[in-house]
Amino acid sequence: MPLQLIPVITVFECSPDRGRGLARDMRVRWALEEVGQPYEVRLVSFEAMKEPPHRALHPFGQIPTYQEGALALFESGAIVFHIAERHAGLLPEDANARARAITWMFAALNTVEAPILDLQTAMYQEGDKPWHEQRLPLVKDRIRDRLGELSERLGNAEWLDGAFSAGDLMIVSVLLRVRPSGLLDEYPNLSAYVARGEARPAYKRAFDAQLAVFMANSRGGE
Ligand code: GTB
Repeated sequence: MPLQLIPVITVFECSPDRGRGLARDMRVRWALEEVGQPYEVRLVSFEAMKEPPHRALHPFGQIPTYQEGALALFESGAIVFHIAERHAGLLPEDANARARAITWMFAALNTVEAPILDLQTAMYQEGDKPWHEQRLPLVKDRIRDRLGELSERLGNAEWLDGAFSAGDLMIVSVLLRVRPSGLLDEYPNLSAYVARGEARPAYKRAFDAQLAVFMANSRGGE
């Protein structure tokens, strides 16, 4: 019988999102919970992230990383894809449906997350720039364009392409990052879609686990 390897992922020792599940370890935790794969976490401080031992795992000095025996991965999308490929439950058996689910994973990272990250940059790193007030509406409108298109495609469906897949997991994870801005609320079907993701037992287990790390390492969550 093959030895069962328990994967180890790295996560923020004290997440700047204060346990709201917005850091990128959340999507990896969620995928592991969906497929029923137990895992361990290793907490990393901002300082340790930039030190050579962590950079050997992650060239950009970030979280999450994923180790499984001799295999070391970085990039949340690649990690979720690896989990989805190795376990049943996140990618359809049918080859074409599988390819479409993988397409949604790429769409989440390349097409939907990109303008959302622009907004985070605009809000947290460019707030003091003289052009900030002029740029912000443009950045928000680019997000609205993407959300509108996604909303149109989803329509009244439960998930993007049949059964829940790694594609939905990634799209929901990305949409959660824009929700604090209020923009998601402008698209009721997308809000409901995200809520369906959050209602999944695997999501809840993953969320509770990352919150527990924050509470334990933030002097009572202050
Ligand atoms: N493309 C990579 C991936 O998908 O894995 C991006 C990884 C990444 O950006 N990791 C972030 C990190 O390590 C954590 S998730 N940052 C530390 C650094 O770069 O020095 C990003 C994040 C941070 C904070 C919040 N928040 O407070 O809400 C949300 C998301």
